[in-house]
Amino acid sequence: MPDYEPTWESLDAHEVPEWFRDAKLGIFVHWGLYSVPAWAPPDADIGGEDASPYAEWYPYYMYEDGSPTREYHRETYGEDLEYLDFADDFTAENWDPDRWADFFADVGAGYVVLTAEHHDGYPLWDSHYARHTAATSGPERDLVGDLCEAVRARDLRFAASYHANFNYYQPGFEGRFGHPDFAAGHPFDDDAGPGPEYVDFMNAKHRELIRKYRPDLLWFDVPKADSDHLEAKELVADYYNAADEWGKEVAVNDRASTDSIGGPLAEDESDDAIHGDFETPEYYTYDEIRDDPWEATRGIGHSFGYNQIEGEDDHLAPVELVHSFIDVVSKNGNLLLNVGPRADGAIPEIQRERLAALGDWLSVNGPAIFGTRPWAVSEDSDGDVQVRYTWRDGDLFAVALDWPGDSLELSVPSHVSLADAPDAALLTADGDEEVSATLRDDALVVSLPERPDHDHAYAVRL
Ligand code: FUL
Repeated sequence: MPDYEPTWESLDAHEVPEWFRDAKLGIFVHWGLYSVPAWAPPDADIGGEDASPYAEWYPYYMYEDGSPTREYHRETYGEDLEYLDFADDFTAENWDPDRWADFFADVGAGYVVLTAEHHDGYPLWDSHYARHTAATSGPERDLVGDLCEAVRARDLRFAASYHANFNYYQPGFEGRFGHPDFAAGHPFDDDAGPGPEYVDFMNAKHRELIRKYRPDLLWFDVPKADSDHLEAKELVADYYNAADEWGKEVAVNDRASTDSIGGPLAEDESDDAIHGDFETPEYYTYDEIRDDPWEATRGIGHSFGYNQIEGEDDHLAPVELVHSFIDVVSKNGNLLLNVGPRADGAIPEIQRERLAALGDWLSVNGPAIFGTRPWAVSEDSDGDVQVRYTWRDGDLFAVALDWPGDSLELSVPSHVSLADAPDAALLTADGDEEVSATLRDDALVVSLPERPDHDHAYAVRL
């Protein structure tokens, strides 16, 4: 196996592992000191100057004059409470990593991504390089290590996210925590952006994370503008090379090479300029099949970190979640759905319910999702009923996003010639129920029995 070099040309030779394409569903977990205040204005614009719906950005906005978060912070905690003081209430006292892993496995996730270190620079593992970590303060526990072990015991893959951009140790953010020793006193180069020592400090932590936990996937949040400076390509090459030694098939996302994380590609960006194993649109999904695998990521509500003021209406309804997931899969995507636990380690009921509903749907319809690949076309409709296609091992799945009634009429694309109607079966909780299908002009008409017991969407195997 040739060694990977720190150039995109070399790194582009890396193939996205089949396990990633087969898994379809990952669970993102945003958990940290920001889970204590757990507050953000849900209707703000993402990345806004004064506010954001992302509660995990609390440590940024609490120090931003004019921000509603700063006002809320003053009113709730007073002038003197600094961000790092939230460690006292970041207890994880009700946290049982095995219960989380069981739940995520029951829902049907193939991998779990934990925010090993978010923008606040507070590692959730017992890093030797940082003075304040989840192992030295707060829960006084290696959260990364414990979750990694629990997840792998269920045969799920374990991944770590590392959000190096806007890390508050960077110039411009000094003193934000009111604890000058937070970053173990590492030096800055004020004029030239993160200086070499800062880069070494970041990468030492990042490499330590890789070495210790051998993650199956690196969810890298280093923006393109900083990636050369932060030696992102060196890190990815080292990770790929290490994975070869471990005998592991791993994946890295695209973020070090793109700024287009929240929508379609920018006008000056082409697919060729995006590197890494998969793209990561955030609160956005593509509406066409993409050749390269991608992963849509979002919270169930408007935030990744737990936001205590979000109510029912701020969260996707189960039917919206199921439909969006099917749509993403039909277009060659995975869904990395986020959970924002409370500081004590409990998953809020409102999120739990939605995940459980998705899991219920998958327990019947998993065959139309897991291990599938996009078909020649992703969408169809029968009157008002939307249909999405997936394909696996010679089976075509037509998934109707509503109950079509007595029959489902599918269009046969012009390049598909069918001599006979294929065998057809409806997926139900009791397994495949055979149904009849007939060809009528350019359509395949599937006769349907009684509506099955489950909700939201109905899959026919052809
Ligand atoms: C973004 C971060 O800024 C958000 O807080 C969140 O972690 C998301 C998944 O990635 O870039």
